[in-house]
Amino acid sequence: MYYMKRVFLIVATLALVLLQLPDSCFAQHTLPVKRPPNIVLIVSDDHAYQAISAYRHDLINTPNIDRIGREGAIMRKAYVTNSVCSPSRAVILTGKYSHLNGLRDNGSFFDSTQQTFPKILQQHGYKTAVIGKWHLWSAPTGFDYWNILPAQGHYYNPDFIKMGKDTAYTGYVTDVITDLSVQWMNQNKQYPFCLLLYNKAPHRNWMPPLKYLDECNNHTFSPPANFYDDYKDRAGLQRQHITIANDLDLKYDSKIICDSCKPAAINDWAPAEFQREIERLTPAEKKVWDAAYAGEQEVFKQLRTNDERVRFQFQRYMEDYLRCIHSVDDNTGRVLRWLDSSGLAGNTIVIYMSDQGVYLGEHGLYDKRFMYEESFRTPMLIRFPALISPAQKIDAFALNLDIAPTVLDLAGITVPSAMQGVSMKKLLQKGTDEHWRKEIYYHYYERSFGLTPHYGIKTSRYKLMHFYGAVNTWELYDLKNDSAEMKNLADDSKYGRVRQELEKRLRFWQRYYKDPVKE
Ligand SMILES: [Ca+2]
Repeated sequence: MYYMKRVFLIVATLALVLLQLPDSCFAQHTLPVKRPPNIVLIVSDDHAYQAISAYRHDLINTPNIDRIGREGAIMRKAYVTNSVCSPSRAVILTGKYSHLNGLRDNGSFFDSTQQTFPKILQQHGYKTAVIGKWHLWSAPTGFDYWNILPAQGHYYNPDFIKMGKDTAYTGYVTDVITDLSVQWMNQNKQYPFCLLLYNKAPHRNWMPPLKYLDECNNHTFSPPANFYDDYKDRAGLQRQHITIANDLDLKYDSKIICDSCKPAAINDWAPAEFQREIERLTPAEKKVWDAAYAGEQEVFKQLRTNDERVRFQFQRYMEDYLRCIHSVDDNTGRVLRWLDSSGLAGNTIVIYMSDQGVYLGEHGLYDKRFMYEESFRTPMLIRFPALISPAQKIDAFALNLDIAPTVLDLAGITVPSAMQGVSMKKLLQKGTDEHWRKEIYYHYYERSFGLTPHYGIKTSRYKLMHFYGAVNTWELYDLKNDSAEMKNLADDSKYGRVRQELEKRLRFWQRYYKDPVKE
């Protein structure tokens, strides 16, 4: 007992002496060199913010994605600069608008010789990897490891291109991407690492994991209030072919085998594509699939009116879309739990986002591309315990353009001046930043699916868009009174001055971002 007391006294005295030493002593002699943070950037494909319970709670429960926001920040007003897959991915990598990074539409090749944030991290000693849907056509550069889906990839038993070599895996694509990601992090955890975990899901044609094929069967989804939008005074909407009513394929999208049903001209490729997808299932898996959709075939046969058919296709879309997201959420949870168990969670930046938002029936649509809110926005949740206090709800206009500069800044690396995005460091740290952008500039170029190129500006209250090319029309919305963007006020004289001011600001941002604007 006597010795125990002596040992205690000696330890206590030593502790007191150490506590009184100036901080610099510790800094110079005892603290290890601070390791740069790891980065895990999860980008899903076409994940609407409406289908994340942290944003909207009545469609699906996504506890794992929500956890990122609960333990960090949820960006409640995050947007993209060009709402379509490849262009948004190029913006994320480069921190530059499409006209400067060169990738304006899904058909273009990414110039892989240009500067990207993974390249810069690699130059600063990071191990870097991209796993999953790449969709930039040129081979990835700036990565120590890459294992990507060819083009859009497949949902079942997917093919991959691993460091340039064709390979294939058994299983469901979202599980496989996460398996490979966890494996790679495990192998590289002794280094600072940056992982781009790029999901294919929940992209069209929404093929769910077999284990969730029966989910949502007992729930009827209500179409949004503007599902039957008549597109009055909006030429861009009148010309598009991305409606649930007319442009979804029964077989490819709704999984209904109807031999007498002819695909619409825009979907003439879809039935064959569906066949290729379904043939990837093993005979045992195909049995599970057929059994799960047998009930849907029966419901389809009972439909009598066109509106019943449209609502049925909306229901089918929602069911399969949300089933895919359930798996994305499960797998996001696996990544978070791996970070917990490896002890790296505290010093790892985790970002969950999508390449852009998507319509879940708003304006009667199922796709993206337009500058209307649902596809212009993206979910974005960021956790970094070393900097961000828990449960931050941030309403500043964040952009996919800001990811590259933010990641570099948080890693302690100088952001190249050529990047057009802005580091969100202060915003994340303090929750607000009085100097943050108050307006967003947008430019969409692609003409597929009857879309019309357009650019525009959004402020906290208004949105002004100019559709050009096949048409020359303007749209103006007062978001305070018309958040669903149904009434085009561009030619309303009461809004003449508002439009004039917005046009001025629009031209300012075009000059600022060096967008040459070819019409
Ligand atoms: Ca996408």
